[in-house]
Amino acid sequence: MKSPFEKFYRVWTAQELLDYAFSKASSKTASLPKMLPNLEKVKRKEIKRMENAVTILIEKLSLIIKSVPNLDELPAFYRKLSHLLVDNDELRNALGRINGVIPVLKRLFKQYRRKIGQQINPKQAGLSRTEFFGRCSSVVRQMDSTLHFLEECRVKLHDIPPVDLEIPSVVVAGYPNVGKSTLVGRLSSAKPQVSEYPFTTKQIYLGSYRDEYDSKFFQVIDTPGILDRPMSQRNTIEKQAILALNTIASIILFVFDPTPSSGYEVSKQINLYHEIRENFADDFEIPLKIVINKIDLASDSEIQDLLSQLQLSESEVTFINAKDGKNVEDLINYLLEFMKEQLHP
Ligand SMILES: Nc1nc2c(ncn2[C@@H]2O[C@H](COP(=O)(O)OP(=O)(O)OP(=O)(O)O)[C@@H](O)[C@H]2O)c(=O)[nH]1
Ligand SMILES: [Mg+2]
Repeated sequence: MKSPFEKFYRVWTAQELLDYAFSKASSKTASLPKMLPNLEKVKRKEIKRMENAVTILIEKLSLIIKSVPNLDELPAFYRKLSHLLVDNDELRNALGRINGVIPVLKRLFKQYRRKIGQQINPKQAGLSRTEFFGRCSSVVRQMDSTLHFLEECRVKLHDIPPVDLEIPSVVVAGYPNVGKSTLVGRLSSAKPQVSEYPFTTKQIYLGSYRDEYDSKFFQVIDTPGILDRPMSQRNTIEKQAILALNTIASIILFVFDPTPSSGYEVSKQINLYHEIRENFADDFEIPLKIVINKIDLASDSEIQDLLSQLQLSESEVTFINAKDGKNVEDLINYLLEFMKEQLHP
């Protein structure tokens, strides 16, 4: 499975497009019969140069349009993530503006081909071709901000991971700094960035779990931390985590840090847990497993305090130390059992 944005290639600036098109324009010359009068030779040569330039410009602009997938046909995960990162309407409009330039360039070419055809001296033909290049330049330059915008979109969309929507996804979620990425690194092939600072993970990150036969069993999705606050106040980073929960989770691992080490109060983590439980697990019937991390640091009273606030017993949650891997094997076995039941209920 590949990300649909994989073929969204680097978008050139107006200047780069023009430099390339005009320098290439002279490299392919028209093949001319020897007996042709000089004026006719010059005219044909200049028309060929114009044709080369306009063909290259149109090819390059068309390539941008073709390299962006049809947003309306994308699976919800990709479509919504793209909208979150770049605004799909603005992206569509920008592509529409690029598309609108193509007939303008074609018309200009026809106009100048006619003009050169009517010229009666070679110098004039050369001047007309220069004028044509000038007109093309100003049309393409008007697109410069649109081209810059498209390049910004490409940079943002390029990192969307190639989530395989055909296999189950374990989405790891929770407050910032609780050890989600450390756990994802243990559960899967992913090597996500881990640090003691919150919001280290800024986008959805993907790893896959493979059994000993190296067949892909399930994928593990690392998400950015989410804060306990109204949805309208959440930023794009947090919203990506919500989107993963909303669109691709087969099962949610909600990670708690019962210690003060994450820098966030347990009560806030519990509020977030209830929100996710109600909005995703309950409403969409997505199973949710509570994982209590950092048991190497946690005191008994911190753990008991968390369990009593959750009104759960020890047997209903999984305790791990993601840093050293303690009990992670049990969690993997739990997930494998879960996947088997999902595949062969
Ligand atoms: N002692 C201890 N430290 C841990 C454990 N798990 C993670 N950490 C540490 O906690 C810090 C945060 O870990 P991350 O895995 O980056 O946390 P995260 O939830 O992905 O954080 P964000 O991406 O910022 O939301 C790092 O310094 C980890 O080394 C654990 O089980 N025990
Ligand atoms: Mg992280």
